[in-house]
Amino acid sequence: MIHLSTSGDADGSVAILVAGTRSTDLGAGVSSFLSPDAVVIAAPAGVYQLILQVDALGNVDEDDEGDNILVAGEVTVTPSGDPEGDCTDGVDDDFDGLVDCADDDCAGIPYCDPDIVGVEVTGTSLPTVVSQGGTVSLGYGYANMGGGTTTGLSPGQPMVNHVLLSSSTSLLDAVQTLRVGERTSDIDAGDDGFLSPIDVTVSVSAGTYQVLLNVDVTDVVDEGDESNNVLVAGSLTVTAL
Ligand SMILES: [Ca+2]
Ligand SMILES: [Ca+2]
Ligand SMILES: [Ca+2]
Ligand SMILES: [Ca+2]
Repeated sequence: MIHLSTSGDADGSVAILVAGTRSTDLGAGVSSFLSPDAVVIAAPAGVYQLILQVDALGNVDEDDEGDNILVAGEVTVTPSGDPEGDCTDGVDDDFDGLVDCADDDCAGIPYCDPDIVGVEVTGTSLPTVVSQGGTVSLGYGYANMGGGTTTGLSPGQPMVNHVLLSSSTSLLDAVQTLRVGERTSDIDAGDDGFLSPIDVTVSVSAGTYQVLLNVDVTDVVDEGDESNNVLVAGSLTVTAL
């Protein structure tokens, strides 16, 4: 096999350029050569050793097994200069060492923006019943489902989230904000956050309400999808005293 290697041995192989086989015995003192063939270099930009490794599978029982690697030269791979192309495939398409959203080529596409969504409202088993003026224990969780990290969240510029009671599944019919929470540090792609339950007092009149979790209420996070920020988490029935 001919490898590109970072270390000068097969352990540092980043790409196998040629994999040849010999299926007949080789007499003592006999040499064999394979003619050149064009190969595609698919490796991140960098400087590599070009190594020839013979009997890579160890099928030949030899006097000296320690001399089967020949370092044949050095190869410098430069970035292709092409754009990343597919920013969602988990592959470094242009071989610059940066995959998908980590590659500047992908900046600005919605997939590479953060996307905050509500995950759950916890601490009480919803649907549930509470009497007027009673308390429910409420926590909540959210996640960044986008391909990019949020930017600029801090104690001075937090992401604000609300847990609300609404007479419908719409924020427009909200009648009480039960809990206000803040996230004061940035959220990596794929990360989440949870607030533990605390007791809150339900002050609305008797009736059945939807429990809504609205994330990034003040829209400080520029998201790939701003339309999925309200989670209908369950319902709450409030009974008259
Ligand atoms: Ca890619
Ligand atoms: Ca890339
Ligand atoms: Ca969102
Ligand atoms: Ca937003």
